[in-house]
Amino acid sequence: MARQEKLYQAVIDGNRENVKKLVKQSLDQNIGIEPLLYDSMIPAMREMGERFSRSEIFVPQMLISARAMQAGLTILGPILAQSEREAPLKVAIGTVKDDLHDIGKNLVAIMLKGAGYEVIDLGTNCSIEKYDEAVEQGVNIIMCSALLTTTRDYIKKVVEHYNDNNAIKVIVGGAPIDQKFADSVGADGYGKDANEAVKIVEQITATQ
Ligand code: B1M
Repeated sequence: MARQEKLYQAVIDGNRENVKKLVKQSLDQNIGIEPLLYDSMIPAMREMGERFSRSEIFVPQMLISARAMQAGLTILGPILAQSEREAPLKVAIGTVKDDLHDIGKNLVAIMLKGAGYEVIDLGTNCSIEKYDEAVEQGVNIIMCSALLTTTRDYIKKVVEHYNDNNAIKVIVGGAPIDQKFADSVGADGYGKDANEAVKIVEQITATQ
């Protein structure tokens, strides 16, 4: 599926209303959600990151694009989250401590809901104490998202914290994370993107 140029540009421009309008139009034209996300909206965010790295834009522009992306997700989210499952299994997801990026985390949460899981969203800047609160509510899959190389090391602390508890599985993901990193910290699973995150949760819950 080709990139939807207008949608891509609207995310880059941070034009919330246009993003919402174009997402609705694309859905009306039966363009699938995944191509919209993976061929247009996410690449636009990536482009903003690259421009930021080259100092062509600054934090406010990244933030404005992020808000436009979130506006699009408010339309796509409820559609993606429709599920038939009757007795949902619970998972908890949060972006790790000191990290405020939440778009990828939100996307993973939406896709998990769509796959029939009950998702406790712990938000951003998520400390071990917050994950523990979810464990107290009966969650045994903890999902850690990190977007910064400076915050991904917190994942190691979370994994170590649950090392002695075989019932708790920790799944990790986010732009600076790869399988090698996940293995090096001893995580129970790694998802490259939201789809893979759902697959790994399904594999783990199938064996529980
Ligand atoms: Co930030 N930022 N940012 N930022 N930002 C990055 C991450 C960066 C790569 C940009 C760059 O320099 N090229 C860079 C990090 C560099 C590094 O660490 N090596 C960076 C920086 C430096 C910073 C600040 C430090 C900037 C500053 O203040 N000087 C600052 C840090 C703030 C903080 O967190 N303490 C900062 C701030 C911000 C904004 C607030 C302005 C905004 C975030 C708004 C928000 O999230 N509500 C922002 C944005 C928007 C970005 C970029 C441009 C886009 C991120 C995004 O939403 N992508 C980003 C550049 C980039 O990523 N290329 C960048 C779309 C999203 C769908 O993708 O989150 O990767 P992503 O999620 C993917 C996968 O990673 C995966 O699934 C998703 C796709 O399906 N995934 C998981 C994610 N979590 C998962 C969990 C899983 C499994 C899969 O299982 C648990």
